Amino acid sequence: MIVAEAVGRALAARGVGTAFGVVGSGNFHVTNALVAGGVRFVAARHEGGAATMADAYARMSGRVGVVSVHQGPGLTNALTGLTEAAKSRTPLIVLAGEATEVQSNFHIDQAALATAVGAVAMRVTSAEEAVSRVAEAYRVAVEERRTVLLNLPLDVQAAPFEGPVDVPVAAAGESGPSVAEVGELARLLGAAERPVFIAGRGARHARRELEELADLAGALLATSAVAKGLFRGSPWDLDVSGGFATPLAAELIRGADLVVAWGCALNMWTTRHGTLVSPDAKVVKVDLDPAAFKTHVPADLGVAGDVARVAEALAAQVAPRAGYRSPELAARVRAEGRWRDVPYEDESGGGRIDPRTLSIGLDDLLPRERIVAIDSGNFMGYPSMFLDVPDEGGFCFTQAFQSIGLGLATAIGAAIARPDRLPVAALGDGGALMGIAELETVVRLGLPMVIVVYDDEAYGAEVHHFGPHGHPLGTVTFPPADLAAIARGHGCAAVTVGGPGDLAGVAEWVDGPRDRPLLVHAKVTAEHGSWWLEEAFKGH
Ligand SMILES: Cc1ncc(C[n+]2csc(CCOP(=O)(O)OP(=O)(O)O)c2C)c(N)n1
Ligand SMILES: [Mg+2]
Repeated sequence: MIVAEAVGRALAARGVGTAFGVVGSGNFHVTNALVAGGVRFVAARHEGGAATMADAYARMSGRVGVVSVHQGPGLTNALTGLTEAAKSRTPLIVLAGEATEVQSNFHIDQAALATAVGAVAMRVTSAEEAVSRVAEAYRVAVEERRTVLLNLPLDVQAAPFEGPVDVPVAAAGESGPSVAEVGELARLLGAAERPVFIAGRGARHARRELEELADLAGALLATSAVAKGLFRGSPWDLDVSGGFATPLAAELIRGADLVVAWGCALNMWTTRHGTLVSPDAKVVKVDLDPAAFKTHVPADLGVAGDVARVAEALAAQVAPRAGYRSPELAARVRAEGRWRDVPYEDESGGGRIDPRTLSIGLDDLLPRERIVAIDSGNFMGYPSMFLDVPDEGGFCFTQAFQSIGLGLATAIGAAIARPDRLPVAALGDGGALMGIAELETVVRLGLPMVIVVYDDEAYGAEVHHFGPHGHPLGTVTFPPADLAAIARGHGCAAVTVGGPGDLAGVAEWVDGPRDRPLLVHAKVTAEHGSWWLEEAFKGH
């Protein structure tokens, strides 16, 4: 065996489920060793796609993501997806060949690149420590929730390896939350008249514990966008807090006298630049990472610890009370709790469909057991707000780096994590064309995906940002592109939607046999920008 094989085998022995990548000479052996060790390998068409697939896979499966890339350009191609993963604290391991000879065309400072985007750089430097380096990379990725680049120098990869590849891992020690801070939060919950819980990424595993505590404290339930769906089915679920919040959710969150953020930083998106949190409200953050307490909307009280453990400890200390809950309020949540309950004037016409009408129509047509992935752009709120999801495993939002072009690969990673659900990719025309290399991957993998393109023939975000100020828009507008034809060329089914009546084509596909992916090329109305975009521009 050579070191490259030992590294792949050692990672496979850790129980890694799926790896994504693009194979070149520098990661050929390590990738084959992963496969020989029982790991599924998904070949992407661009390393950026591979990185994003692995990120989405990790988020939606709860397992570590693995990416395998060639040295140099293989890694630089992957960087945007890796940055998104690093910013989102996705546990991810990147196996990269490394050309250590400066004369090599492939040589770059890979460790510096990784560090620059917030990933952790490691290197296998000898046969002797190859397996322990893999174990360390795995530990840092999983326990510290980091994106780890494991550089594999070509000469070290080729060295002979002897010995076992399967080294036992020490169990992570978990310290309980501080008694004093939990007691203080119990006191605040016992006194609050209108408590609201906002659950974020760090709470996606803790629905039961949070709901039980909220029932005792009489709290209403909301999430950040990345945790959308967490409280689905609860009569007290306000859905997403922030730019995507319904008018009712915004009103009720603003009315809270206690906001408890669970594994949620309360950033500008979740709080509409802080305006959703009343200046009179007490703010508490419960987070594994105490660094979160002071960032964004700062906490009056920080409780360090795992969200589920803290909620459990609190449930033993909080006496039942009505809090924010009342039959009248439950009736309002039932009547006004979803965006589709909010009246609007349908602007469809002239061969274009109102994106709200499109999204509501798709929500009605597509099976509920779905997993929705969203790209970035002006359009992004429509699917986020109008396409319902069954739970927190139904929404994959790779937006920490706010890159366009990640949506399709996100949907692929999510689809592989949840083969029981219909994957839905919601893209703008700009993001769709940027990430289109992976359309072949969708077809090749036989994923029964619905890809919805909200086509305004423009970088709409830029058009609505600069257009009102009279700037020329030639750099951000495009002639019509026949995206349906492009999709058919790849082997997809496709429907062009220029009005509500065209959605019949989607219904036909849903009826079956769904033997190929469907691209819905929606020509959307674009007279004005979206209301959440106005919010977003304040952050630039
Ligand atoms: C990689 C990257 N390049 C550029 C941008 C700037 N940007 C933000 S939104 C956007 C337009 C996206 O266009 P499209 O996908 O068609 O969505 P739309 O805004 O038109 O709804 C651009 C270029 C970005 N966020 N990420
Ligand atoms: Mg567009």
